[in-house]
Amino acid sequence: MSAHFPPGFLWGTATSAHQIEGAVREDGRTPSIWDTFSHTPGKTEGGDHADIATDHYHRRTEDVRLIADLGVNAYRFSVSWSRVQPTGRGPGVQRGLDFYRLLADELLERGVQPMLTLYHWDLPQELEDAGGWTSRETSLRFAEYAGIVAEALGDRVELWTTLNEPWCSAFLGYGSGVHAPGRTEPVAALRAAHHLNLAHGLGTQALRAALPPRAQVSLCLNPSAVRPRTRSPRDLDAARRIDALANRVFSDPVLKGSYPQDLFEDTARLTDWAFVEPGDLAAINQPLDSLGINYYTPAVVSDGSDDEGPRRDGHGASDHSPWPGSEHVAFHQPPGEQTEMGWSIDPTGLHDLLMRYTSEAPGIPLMITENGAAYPDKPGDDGVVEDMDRIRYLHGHLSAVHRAIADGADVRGYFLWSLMDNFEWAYGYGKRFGIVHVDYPTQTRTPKASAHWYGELARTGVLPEVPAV
Ligand code: GBH
Repeated sequence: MSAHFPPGFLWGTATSAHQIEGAVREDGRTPSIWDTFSHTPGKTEGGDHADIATDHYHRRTEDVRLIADLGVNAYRFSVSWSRVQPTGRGPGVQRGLDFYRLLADELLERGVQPMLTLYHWDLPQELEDAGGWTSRETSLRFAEYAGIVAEALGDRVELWTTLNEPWCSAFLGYGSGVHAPGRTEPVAALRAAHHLNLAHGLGTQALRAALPPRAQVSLCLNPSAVRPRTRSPRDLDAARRIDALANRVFSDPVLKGSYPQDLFEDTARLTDWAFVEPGDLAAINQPLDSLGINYYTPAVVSDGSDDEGPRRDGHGASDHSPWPGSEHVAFHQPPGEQTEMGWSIDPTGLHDLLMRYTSEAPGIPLMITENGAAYPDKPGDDGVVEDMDRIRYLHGHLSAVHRAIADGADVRGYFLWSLMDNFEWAYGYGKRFGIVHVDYPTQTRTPKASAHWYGELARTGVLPEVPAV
C-alpha cells in the first residue's frame, strides 16, 4: 500500500539566513555572533566562514525559481537580525526588510507558502557584547525586533516562528562552545536557556500585537529522542536528566508554564535559578498555533560516572559539556548505519517524538520543520548527483511521519533540511545537506536525484518508492 499524506499538507524545504545569504557587509548589515565566531581561528572546520555562503542575497529571484521548480508548496527561511536591526536596537533598516518582503512576494507569486523564522542563531554582535543570551535585556530586544519584522511583513507572511532550536543556542553556544559565541560556562548556558524561553514568550506577544488574526505563530525545537542504554536505574536516571536538559527545559515552560522540578534538583549545585523572575513563566506560556520539530538522530545514554575520559555529545570536539549538572552522562553510538555527520539513522525516533508531543501538546498541530541528511555527494560526469543514500534516509523518515499520522498525530507539514548545500556551522562547507548541489566556486545550483524524488512527493502527496539503482 502506498503512503498517502493528508490534503493541504505543507511540503517544504528549509534554510537559514546565515547559512546561505552571504553579503555580510551589505546594506547596513553588521556582524552577528556567527561572523565573529567563524573568523576566530580554530572555531570552524578549515576556517570556513559565511561571508559569501551560497550568495543567496544576490540570487534571491533565481533561488525562488529553483524552489518553485522543485514542485514544493512551502519554504522555510530565517531573517538575519543584524541585517534588519544592525545594533539590535532601534528602528528597522528598510533595505534589509525589503529583501525579505521581496522574497515573500516572489514565493507567493509562485504558489509557495513562506514560513519565516525570526532567530536562527545569528545574534547581532552588539547584543552579545552586552551579555548576549545570558542577559535578560536580550529577550526584550528580541521582542522589539519581532515587532519590527511583523509590522513590515505581517500583511504577506502567515507562518511565523520565533526561535530555531533554542537548545543549540543555549547549550552549544554557552555550554560546550562549539557554536557562537563559543562560551563554555554551565550557568551561562542555563541562563541563556531561560532568556531564550522568555524571548519566545515576549516575541510571541509582540507578534500577536502586530499580526493579523490569521497569522500562525510557532516555536521550533530540536527535541531529543533519548533512550537509556539499559533499564538499570542509573541509566534510566541518565536518560531522565538528558530529557530534562534537552526537552523539558523548553517544552514545559511553553506548554505548561513551569520548569521541571527535577531539573532544579539536577542543577542545584550550580544555580538557584534566581534569574527566573516573577511573571516570566506566564509570559513564556503563550498559546502556540503549531509546534515545530527538527529531527535528525536519536540519543542513547548511560550513567558514565565510572567511565574514563571526558564526556562528548558527538557534536564537535569540545572538552566542555553541553549538559550542565549532568556532565557524567555518557552518549553512545547506536549500531547500524550513519550519515556523514556520524549521526545514526533511526526513523523510529521521529515517530516517538511525534507521538510524545501529540499527548504532551494536545490540540497543537505539529510540523516537522527540519529533517534531512549530509552525504559527500559528488556530481557525475553528466553533472548529476545520484544521492540514493539521502533518498533512503528521507523515505525512512517520511514513512515514520506517515505512520505517526495514522497513529493519530496531527502533522501539518514537512520541511526538508536543506534546499541546497550550505554553510554547515562549525563543520563549514564540507558537509552537504542540500537536495540541490552547490558548486561553490561558480555558485551553480544543480538539483540532485533527491530533489526530483521529493518534488514528486510534493506534487502528488504520495510517498514514492526508493528508485532501484
Ligand atoms: C539543525 O541543527 C540546524 O537547525 C541547521 O541549521 C543545521 O544546518 C542542521 O540541523 C544540520 O546540522 O551531536 O551527535 O549527539 C541540528 C543540531 C543535530 C544538534 C543533532 C544535536 C545530536 C547528535 N542537532 N545533534 S550528536
